[in-house]
This record gives sequence, structure tokens and C-alpha cells, in this order.
Amino acid sequence: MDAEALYYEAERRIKEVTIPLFEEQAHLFVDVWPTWKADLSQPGKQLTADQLQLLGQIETLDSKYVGGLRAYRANAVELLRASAAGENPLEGFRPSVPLGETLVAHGDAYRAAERAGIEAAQRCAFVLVAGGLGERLGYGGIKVGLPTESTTGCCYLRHYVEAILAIGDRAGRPLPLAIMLSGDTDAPTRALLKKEGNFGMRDEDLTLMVQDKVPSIVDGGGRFALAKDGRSLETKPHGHGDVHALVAAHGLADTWLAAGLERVFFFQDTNAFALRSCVANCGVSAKLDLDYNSSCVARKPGEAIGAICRLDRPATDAGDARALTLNVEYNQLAPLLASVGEADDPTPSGASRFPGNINQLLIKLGGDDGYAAVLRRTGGAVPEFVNPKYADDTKTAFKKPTRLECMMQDYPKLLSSNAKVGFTVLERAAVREYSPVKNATADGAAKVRAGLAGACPATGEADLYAFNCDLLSVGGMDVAPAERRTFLDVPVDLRPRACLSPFFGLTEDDFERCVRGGSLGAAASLVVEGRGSVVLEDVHVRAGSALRVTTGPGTKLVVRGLVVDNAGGSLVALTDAELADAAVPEAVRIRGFKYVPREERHLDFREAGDFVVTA
Ligand code: UGB
Repeated sequence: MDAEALYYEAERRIKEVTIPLFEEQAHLFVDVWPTWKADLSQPGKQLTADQLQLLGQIETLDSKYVGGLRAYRANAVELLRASAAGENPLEGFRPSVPLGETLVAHGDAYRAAERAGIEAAQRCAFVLVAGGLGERLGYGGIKVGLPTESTTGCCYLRHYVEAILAIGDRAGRPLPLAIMLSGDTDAPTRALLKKEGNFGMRDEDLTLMVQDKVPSIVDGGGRFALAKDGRSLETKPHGHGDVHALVAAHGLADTWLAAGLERVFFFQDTNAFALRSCVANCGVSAKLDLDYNSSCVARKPGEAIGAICRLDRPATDAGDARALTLNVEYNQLAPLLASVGEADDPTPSGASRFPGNINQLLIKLGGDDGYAAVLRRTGGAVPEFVNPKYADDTKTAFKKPTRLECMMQDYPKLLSSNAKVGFTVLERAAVREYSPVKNATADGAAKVRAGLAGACPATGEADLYAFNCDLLSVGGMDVAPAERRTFLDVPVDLRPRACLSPFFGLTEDDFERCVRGGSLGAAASLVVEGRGSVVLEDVHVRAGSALRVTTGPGTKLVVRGLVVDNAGGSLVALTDAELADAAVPEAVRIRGFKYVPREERHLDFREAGDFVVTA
């Protein structure tokens, strides 16, 4: 557009969008509105700094919400009406346990799914949702910057990016990653990526999308709230469901499809197993040609993990019969079950009968119900919900302003009834295939006492070691059992500290190839890092010892018959003084322990070429 066209477009937007919006929201500016309206209506009038700030904010909010702010307000009015009337969006639906694929690690079906999946994963795009601040964790930084474990300090973002690079290396071409950020996480995530050179990913393979907040709403009429500064709208997060609208706005689904990619995998900020589970999920999606496949694990009743349910509603005067397979969010499951006289009682194993949604979603890109077509049709706007806290039983006023929210796992609501929606339950005897870091340590301790997963930094770390030890055992390595330790009241079962880069192996077949026997003793550490290929043949790391293997692109290293027996390192509980010491990094303080290295054997082979290390 040339300058003149831009001017007329701005004027049109002021007349058609901004002034009507201000009219509707005039309660915000009772004293000033007549002057404002006159100013805004007068072409060429120089606006004040306050006016420009508010106009700019409204323009931005309006352009980011699918359908604009007037649609947001209309949606809010309708959802708030339904909420005040006590209408339940799931009213009339009877929940039951849906049919899905269950894969048990080390079993034939799991291996077969991985074999098909590692092929299919090479035609995947990846989307990480990382806009949440992690208030429950009580950590000031970004969660993707947290260490997955303290032995190497490898953060979640490195861990994820390296897995995508490793899959791309097999594909012979880089695979794309899009990250959804928010105002809270945008700057620190960009800074981390810059400092670390994107962890090896090319700029052109990385898309950063920033989600915006939405206006807070003060009443059932959908009136917005003014922020404390009196010059801007108060806004609140809209939820991880924004990711679909952002992918649509960036035109990514069509780009990926045109590049020959077939699926897109969504995952959250702190599950270190996400991209390994993705492989088996890809296998199931490919086998069943699913349009939508969500990863699940067993959930305990009452756990803060959504439940995948089949929802059936018989035909009524109001509409046809409907059946959907959908996530029912953890706070809605109990009321839904109660509405049909049921409860989320544990099965004999102690688990809920409903599989737990871990928000790792695999969506097919092509076809009528493919992601690209659905985004073109809907703009990626997933249905929203509202959760107001009413001031009293009249349900006319709120305790504090509310807002509309949306969840990425509600995406199947955009699909036609022909779409193939499924889920895959992943089971692993050694450790649950999901171990996020979401809770502050004290809350994690309380959850463990209540028999639930702690989902806190210490459990995330212990579970990652357990997962990696389980992979080493596939290659016949004899790995010492867990030792019980307690940090800040969180009991953890610590297996040897196995820290394995995704370049080393992604599937059980890989581990059968790259690990051949050997042993890893109690409280020992084994670190395999870097982009090369490594085979550990009859390698023994004695109890308490440490071995680190570092490679670079093009390195092919075989370590044969090596015995490592040294002073190693250990995880040491922080003292009270360290816990209170601001000089100790917050990421260390929140887990309650640190890694103290003493000695390690380091096989450092970063050049390309073939190498063999023997005893
Ligand atoms: N996130 C954003 O990117 N933007 C936002 O506005 C909000 C979040 P939480 P919660 O897997 O254990 C989800 O807060 O409430 C990102 C599922 O809804 O951790 O625990 C954020 O950065 C639930 O069904 O979500 O619930 C993070 O990466 C269940 O599966 C992700 O969204 C549960 O996770 C999730 O944010 C779970």
C-alpha cells in the first residue's frame, strides 16, 4: 500500500472498528468520551499520547483476535450468559472410556510403532507452546530454560531442538520448529536462543510466534476493564489454544504441506520425553491414518491432567445424536461424571479408567480434515470457555475481572464428523512416559504424599535418568537399581545419571545398535553428547564413577571394553544457607540439590572421522 492508501485504511479502521468499539466500551472513559469521540472523528486531528497508546493497544488486540474485538465481546456475552444460566457445554453427554491404541515400551507393538514412526517423524513439523509463565512452579525465568537434569545442565529448549535436529539428520533435511511465546516469555526465550546460536538450528527453520492477551471483562455485558494506569485495557492470557490461530496467521500449515511434510507435532514446555514419545505416536498415526492423535498416559483420579473421554449424546429435539472423542479438562471431569451419577473411581491398578491427556498432539496436515484445510476454514479459532468467579449467587458481578480462554487440545471440535480422531496410551514400567515440571517443590512434595506425581524439578530430573536407564537396558547394559533420596521433602528414586543426547539414539532399535552390554553402577554418570554417532560396546562405568563422551558432526566413535573407575560426582542436597542464598541460581534452589563433579573420564572426539577407543 502507498502512503495515501495507508492513510485511508487507518481512517477507515478508526471509523469502522475503533469508534464503535469505544462507543461500546464508553464506560471506561465516561469523563472523556465526548472529547475523544470528537477527536477521533476529525480527520487529521493530532491525538494525545494517551489516546495514541490506547488506540495502538486496541488496534493490536483487534487484529490478533480472530474476528476482532467485537467478536471477542460477542463471544464473551454468550459464554457468560450460558455460565450464569448454569448451562454445561457438556450437558447431555455421557462419558465413557474411548478405544485407543496402547503401546507398552519394549513390547512388539511399541517397537513396530517406533519403526514406522521414525520414518513418519522425518516428515513432521514441530510446535512448542511456551507462552506460559509457570506460576505454579514459582520460578522467575522461562521454563524452557530450566535444566532437564543437573549433571550436564542441558535445558529443555536444547533438549527439544537437538531431538528435532536428530530426526532431521535422518531425514537428510532440516525440519521446522515453531515456538509460541507470550509477552512474558518472548524476550528471555529469544535471548536464550541468540546466546546459544539456536542450539544449532538454522534461523530459517525456526518461527517464533507471539500470542497476545485478551481484554479482561468486568460483567456479563462483556464490558472491558481498564488497567491500573487508567490509560490502557487490562488484559489476561487467553490460553494455549491460541497456537492454532497463530500457526494460521503465519501461514505455516500451508508452507509445511507444500514442503512435503505430512504431520505436525505439538508439545509443551517441560516434558523431556516428548520427542521420543512422538516417534511411537507417529507410527500409530501413520498406521491408522489418523487426522488427530493425542498422546496419553495413565492418570490418577484427581490428577491435574485432562481426561480423554468418548462423549455420547442421544438425539433430542434440539439436535442429532453426537459422539466425540475429546479431552475433558481435569476440573470438569468430576462434575461431568457426577451429572450421570458416576465418579472417577480408581481401577485396581490405582489409575483412573480415563487415559490422561499430556497435550502432545499429532495432527495430519493434508486432506479435507487436515490441519491446513481446517485452518483455512476456521482461522484456527478453537472454541473458548469462560470461568468467572462470581461475587454472589445472583451471578451478576465477578470477584475480579474474567476473560475468555481456549485450549489447544480442543482442536478436534473444529473437525468434521468424518475425521479420524484417536489417541495413543504410552506405558513404560520403568517410569511414566510423562514427567513435566509444573509445581513448586513444596506442592510437589504434597502431591507425592497424596500418592500423585510430584511434577516438580526433582521428580522431572529423577524420571529423566530412569527413562534413559531404561533405554540403555534395551542394549543389554546392566544398570544399577534406584536409590531413594529425599530433597526438600520430595522423595525421588534415583537411578544412575544417564544423560543421553537424541543424536545417540531415538528408538529402541537404535539402542540395540548403539549399546552392547556393559554396566552402569549406582550413582554413576554416563553422558553422551554431541552430533556424532557413538557405539558403547562392553563399557563399564563403576559405581560412583563418571564417563562423558563428546562428539561432533561426522564423528563415528566406537568405545569398546572400557572400564571407568574414578571419583565421579554426586548430587548433594543444598544447605539451608545455600537455599537462602540469592547467589545460588534459582533453577538450582528450586530443586533442592546440586551436582558436585569430582573427576570424569572424558572421551572428546569432535572432529569428523572414524575412531575406536578400547580399554
Ligand atoms: N501455555 C502457553 O503457551 N500459553 C498460555 O497462555 C498458557 C499455557 P500449563 P495445564 O499435560 O499436564 C495442560 O499451564 O493447566 C503453554 C492441559 O490443558 O502447564 O497444566 C505452557 O507454556 C491438560 O489437559 O497447562 O494443563 C505449557 O507449555 C493437561 O494435559 C502448556 O501451554 C496438562 O497440561 C501447558 O500449560 C498436562
